[in-house]
Amino acid sequence: MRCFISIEIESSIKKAIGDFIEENNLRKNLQQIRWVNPENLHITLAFLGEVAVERIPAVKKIVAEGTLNHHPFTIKLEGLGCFPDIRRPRVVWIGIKDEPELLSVREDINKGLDAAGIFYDKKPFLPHLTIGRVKSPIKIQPEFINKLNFTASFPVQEISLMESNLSPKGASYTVLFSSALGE
Ligand code: 2AM
Repeated sequence: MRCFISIEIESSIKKAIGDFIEENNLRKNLQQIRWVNPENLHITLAFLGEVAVERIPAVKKIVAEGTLNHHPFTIKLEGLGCFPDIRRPRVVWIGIKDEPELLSVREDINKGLDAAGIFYDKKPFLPHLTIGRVKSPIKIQPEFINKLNFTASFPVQEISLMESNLSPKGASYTVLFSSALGE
């Protein structure tokens, strides 16, 4: 099963991001970008890739143990940017303001994955919310991106283990397990 660990986004925020894309005419202005279907928006903490079905219970336990000692926190979304950078955009994201609890819960889950020998993508973690992926080469003017701004905040109460199913129609995601942050 193709899996990742993520923070799910409140439906009101998903809708606000969908509206933001429409209101700024981004589909028309940036046609080379495939905008993420609002219902698929999420914040990835760790991408695991293929996990054998028999290892899923162990991953659930790691997610539960990793979240236990962390308090609920607030995600503040602010500003837009691109990976790897604006001159060679591949991904368009909304930024996340520094949030120590987000980093420490991620670190604890990763420690659990390391201890159990479960693979995850070890690229440096830059907290972000992907809203679009470049499908064909595009030049984006920095002024265009810089003048767009999306801000919102929402409380995070749980961390989820997700399954990703890829198909020619795009990805679809299913929650396999969610673990509440401690009080
Ligand atoms: P993202 O966090 O930038 O959106 C499911 O595929 C999720 O895992 C996607 O949201 C994706 O990117 C994230 N992800 C992180 N590393 C990945 C990788 N090496 N391959 C596919 N998805 C990855």
